[in-house]
Amino acid sequence: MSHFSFPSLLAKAMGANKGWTRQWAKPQPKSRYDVIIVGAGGHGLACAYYLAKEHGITNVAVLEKGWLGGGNTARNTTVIRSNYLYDESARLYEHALGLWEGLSREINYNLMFSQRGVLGLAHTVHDVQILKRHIHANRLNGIDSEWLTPEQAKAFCPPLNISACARYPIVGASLQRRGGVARHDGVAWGFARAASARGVHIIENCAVTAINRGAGGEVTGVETTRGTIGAQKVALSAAAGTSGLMEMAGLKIPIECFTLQALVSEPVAPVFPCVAMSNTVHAYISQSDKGELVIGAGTEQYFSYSQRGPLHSLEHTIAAVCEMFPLFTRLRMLRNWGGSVDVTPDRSPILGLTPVPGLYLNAGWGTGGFKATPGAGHLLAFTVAQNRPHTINAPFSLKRFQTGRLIDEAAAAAVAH
Ligand code: FAD
Ligand code: PYC
Repeated sequence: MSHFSFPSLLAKAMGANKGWTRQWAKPQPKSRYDVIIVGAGGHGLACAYYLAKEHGITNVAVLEKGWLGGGNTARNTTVIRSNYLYDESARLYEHALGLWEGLSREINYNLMFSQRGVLGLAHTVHDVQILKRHIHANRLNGIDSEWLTPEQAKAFCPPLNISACARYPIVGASLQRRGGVARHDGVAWGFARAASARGVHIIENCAVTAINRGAGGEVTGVETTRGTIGAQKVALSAAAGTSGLMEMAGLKIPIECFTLQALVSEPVAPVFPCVAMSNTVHAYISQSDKGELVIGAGTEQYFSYSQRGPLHSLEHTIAAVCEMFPLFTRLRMLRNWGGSVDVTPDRSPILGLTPVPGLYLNAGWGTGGFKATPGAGHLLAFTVAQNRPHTINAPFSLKRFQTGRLIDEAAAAAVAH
C-alpha cells in the first residue's frame, strides 16, 4: 500500500497547515449554546466571527443543513459595490465595503478582493437619467461614483463595443472605482476559520427542523436532524430557507424566492479589466482570476427554491454579452448554475429583531447580498449581542412592512433583477 493517502497528498499539495487552506475544527454539537446561528453562508459565518471578536460571545454554534458555504455564497457572481440610491442603503452597503477593504488582512485569508471598478452601462435616455440620479445620490452620501462618456467607458473597458450601429448603443456609463469582486467561497472559508479559531462551533449536515419556544414564547433552542440543541438566542441567516424557518416560529414574512442563474466561459488570458453591468440588455460580466468570464442573467419570472434554471434565459444573456462585447462571440461556455434568491417587496433586506424574544432575522438579500457579507454579519452580531439594532440596520426592520416605510431599491441591482 502506498505510504500517502490521496487526501493527505491533496492536503500537502494545497499547503495544509500553512494557514490559508480550508481548515477549521469539526466539533460535535453541545446540548446548549448562548447563540445559535442557522445557516453557514457568508453572512452566518461572519456573524459568528464578529460575535466572538467584537462582543466576546464564543459559546456559539453555526448550524448548516448542507456544507459550509454551499448556498448562495458559493453561487454568486461576486460583484461588490455600494452605489445604492437611498441613504439607508448607501450607509448599509458602504459599511460593508469599508469592512471588505481591510478584511483579507484582518482574518489573514486571501479573499482576492479586487477593486477593479464596476461600470453601469446606459443604452437609453432613461438609463442615463436613472444612473445619473444614482451618481448624484451616491456623491451626496460620500460614495465614489462618476459619469463616463462612451469613449471614457471604452478606455476603462477596452472590449466594450461603443459603435453607434450596435443594437443597443452605449450612450454613457456610471463607474464606482472602489467596486469590484472577491473570491466567494474564500469568504466563507476565511470567516469559518477565523470564527472557529475563536471557539465557535460550525456544524455541517445539521438541518434545523423546528424552533423551540418556552412558556413565555421566548426562544429556547432548535430541533435539528442531529437532535435538540438549546440556546438563549437564535439568529436566522438562511437565505432561501428563511420563510420555512420563520413559519416554524409561527411567523410569516414577506419573502418570495426566485432562481437566479450564472455561467462561466472557458478560461482565457486576462482580457476584461473590470465589472460591466447592463440593466437594459440584462447581462453583466467580469473575469475571474482563473481566467473564466463570469456572466450573470436576470431572475427567472416564477417562484422557485430550485438551484437550477432553464437554458433559454442564459441564451438571452449570452446574446446580450456578445452584442456589447463582440470579442467574446467565439468563446465557449464552461459551466452554468443557479441559486434560489430570497426577495422582499422593496428589494431591501430584513436585518433585526423579530416579535419572538430571542429570535433574530437576517434575510431578503435577494440578488445582492454577497457584497454585504461582512457588513451583514457585523450588524447581525451587534443586534444579537445588544438585543437591539445598530443604527445602520434599524431602518431594515421587519416592521417596515407594517408601517409602510419601505426602502425601495428596485433599481439597485444594476441588472434586471
Ligand atoms: P447562503 O450562502 O445561501 O447561506 C444560507 C445557508 O443557510 C445555506 O448554506 C443553507 O444551506 C442554510 N440553510 C437553509 N435552511 C437551513 C436550515 N433549515 N437548517 C440549517 N441550514 C439551513 N450578490 C452580490 O452582492 N453580488 C453578486 O454579484 C451576486 N450574484 C449572484 C448571482 C447568483 C447566480 C446568485 C444565486 C446570487 C447572487 N448574489 C449576488 C446574491 C448573494 O449570493 C446572496 O445574497 C448571498 O450570498 C447571501 O448570503 P447568505 O450567507 O445569506 O446565504
Ligand atoms: O448586486 O451587484 C449586484 C449583483 C450583480 C449580480 C447580481 N447581483
